[in-house]
Amino acid sequence: MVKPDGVQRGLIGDVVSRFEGRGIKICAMKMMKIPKELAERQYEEHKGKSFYDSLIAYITSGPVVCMVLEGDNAITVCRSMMGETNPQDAPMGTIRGDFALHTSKNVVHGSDSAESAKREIELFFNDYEIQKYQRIDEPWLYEGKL
Ligand code: IDP
Ligand code: MG
Repeated sequence: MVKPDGVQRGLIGDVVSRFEGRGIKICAMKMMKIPKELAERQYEEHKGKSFYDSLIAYITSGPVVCMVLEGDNAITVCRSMMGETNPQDAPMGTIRGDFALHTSKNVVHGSDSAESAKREIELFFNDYEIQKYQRIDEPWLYEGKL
């Protein structure tokens, strides 16, 4: 997800382009303003933490772009492309390392496990919004497919 700061700062294209260029497939994509109730479900693991209220305010503060991404080891690959939660720890070349300064404005969200990906995809997308298709470059991305 490109968070509200990423959208406001004109970073949608750059973020999407990084994943696309890497070979990660975009299976779904939409812009929305997250209703508070949905934000609370997205971030239920953080309920009770000191930053929870400001996190809900941040993620509902403007439009976001949600995506379903697919690829070999996609969760680990995408999380490493995002960089650490605190952008000050994120190396240059990562999204947060290149575009952010503070944890509370860190440009992107990404599921951190297969379980959270499944849960979040079900929260944000209907089945008919998620596309199964082959990219024409898959034989040139994946071992043993030529
Ligand atoms: P992640 O986004 O890298 O998975 P999480 O620990 O799951 O990081 O935290 C979710 C989001 O909550 C972060 O991306 C960030 O926007 C916000 N957040 C986490 N820790 C803090 C904090 O200490 N202060 C302010 N915001 C925080
Ligand atoms: Mg997280």
